Amino acid sequence: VGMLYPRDSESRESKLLDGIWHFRADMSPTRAKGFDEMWWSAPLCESGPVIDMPVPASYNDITEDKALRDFVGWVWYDRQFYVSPAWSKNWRVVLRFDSAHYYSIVWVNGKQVLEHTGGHLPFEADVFAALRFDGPNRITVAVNNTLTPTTLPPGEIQYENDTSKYPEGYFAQVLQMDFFNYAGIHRHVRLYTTPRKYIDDITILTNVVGNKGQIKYTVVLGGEKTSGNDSVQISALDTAGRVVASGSELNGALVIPNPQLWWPYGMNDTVGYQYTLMVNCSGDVYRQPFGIRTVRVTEDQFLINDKPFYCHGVAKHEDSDIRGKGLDYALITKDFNMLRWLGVNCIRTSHYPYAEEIMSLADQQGVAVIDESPGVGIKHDDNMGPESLKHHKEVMTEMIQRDKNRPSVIMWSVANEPASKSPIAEAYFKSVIEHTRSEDPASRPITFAGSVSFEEDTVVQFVDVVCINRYYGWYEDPGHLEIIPLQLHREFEGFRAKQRKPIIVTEYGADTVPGLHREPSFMFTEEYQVDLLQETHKVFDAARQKYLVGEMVWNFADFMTVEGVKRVVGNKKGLLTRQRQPKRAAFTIRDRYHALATGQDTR
Ligand code: E9O
Repeated sequence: VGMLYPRDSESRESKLLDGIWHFRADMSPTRAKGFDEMWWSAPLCESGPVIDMPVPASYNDITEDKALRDFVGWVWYDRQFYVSPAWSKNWRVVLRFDSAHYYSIVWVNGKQVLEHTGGHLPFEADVFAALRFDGPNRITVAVNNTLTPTTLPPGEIQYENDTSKYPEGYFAQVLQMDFFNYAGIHRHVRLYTTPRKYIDDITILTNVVGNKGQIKYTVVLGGEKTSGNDSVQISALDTAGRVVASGSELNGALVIPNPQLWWPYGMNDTVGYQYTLMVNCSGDVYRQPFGIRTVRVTEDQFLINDKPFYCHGVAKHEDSDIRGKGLDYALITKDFNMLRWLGVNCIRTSHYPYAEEIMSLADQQGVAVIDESPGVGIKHDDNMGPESLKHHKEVMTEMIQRDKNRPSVIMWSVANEPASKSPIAEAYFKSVIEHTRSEDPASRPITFAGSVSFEEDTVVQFVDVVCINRYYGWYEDPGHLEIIPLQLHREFEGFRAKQRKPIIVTEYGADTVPGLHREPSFMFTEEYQVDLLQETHKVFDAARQKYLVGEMVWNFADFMTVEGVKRVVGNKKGLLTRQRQPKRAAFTIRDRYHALATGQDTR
């Protein structure tokens, strides 16, 4: 089934259910009171005390209650809404969650309509039959954020039974990733209509041959099978709305002469150019943006439109004060402004698929994306069993289904820093990567961001680009920047000797407390971050003449983590503070990236 982004058209209307909902965390010892008492069967406020909760947002930082900030288990949301009687005539009415973390069950008017596992991807269902058009409707959502060895990301619940040391019922959620496990309804919730017979899915593949853009498209219809032929009208429009090619089949090919190609920032005067495929089929109209570009990897290059692409970028997070991982238009627009200010041409969606609105900004602004799955912290053998494997594959399928038409997505990352040094990991990732390859109709390159040395790694053999996260002078030999040239160069050469594939450094960096200064530099000062980056850049500059095709700082901005002895209210490796103000290193990166982007680089 398709997962097209909801777009209004002549045949489609939508209604956002964002706003203030009622909310209640199930703090009962079993966390199962809500199910025992069937909290979905009546307004939540009748079950007991409720509080106001914004949607979209993480619930963790909204109140002053530590028990809610650190809550593990089921939370419940509900609200009322109305639908126009006009929607009762010959429509489908689809209820779509752009994401909720982690496991969700949804009821409309007490009837279960949706269930979904996984925190960062959309899910939807036709809820027409559950709706009333002549009075109030109630939507109830139960969301559980518990991470277990088979969720993605995996985690573990640790019980402590010694009641001389721990209070009765004590348990802790152990995380295997370095970011706060924000939870709740993180993105839009909406209803949208389509005709009963509707456009379910569109796949667009592009190629460039000589001065022609070649488009192959597939349209899949859903719903009632009417007799007779469907009327099909397909047109490709440029940004001015002019028809540049057209067709009349569900599966077809189009040719656009002298196309305007999609380029990332810095590679062309025009960046992020997108056409629109307008599909008009038996009364349903959908406009799908697409970009014409090619992506290809050789032994030592990453080519976009057959030109060498050097990624100068950052890894990010969906993370900010108060809203946690909740979608916020002001925040994401500011982030893209800061990406441009820094001169970034590529981001990695570490460590999970980001909101579709973020992906659309990347498409439009010519920011290339390494689209990463939530496969972060796959550390233990019981994270790589058959159940994990099955779920990981489903997640890759959902991600590709959502993002397959996006020109910004130049590569898939199936995981971050897995324990990629055992035969179990080898078999597991072989299978995940093969599955990913078979699912992407556009055959994008595939990678994972690895932290295991070339001497021990068993998985890099399956990828197209070697992506490595390295912390010389930070986690390794802390304070010793003089080891960077030797050790980083040694890793590069080691991987190259095993695999003739291009390399991207997908993470390097240093925790930096803004305002802390010392000369000569000292760990955690703004000067140390600058020194570490600059020492590393020397190695990059030698290698990028050869096989290095990208460098990405960890991280764009400071972000929240779980409490721990290595973290001072979060991870401080940001170039920017969590409020998106620059540290000293941001200027270093800005100078470097703008020079790289404009070719003014003389290093
Ligand atoms: C993943 C990212 O989510 N990479 C981590 C980042 C960090 O700042 C984290 O936020 O900690 C670094 C992984 C370090 C691996 C190297 C270990 C070396 C041990 C001596």
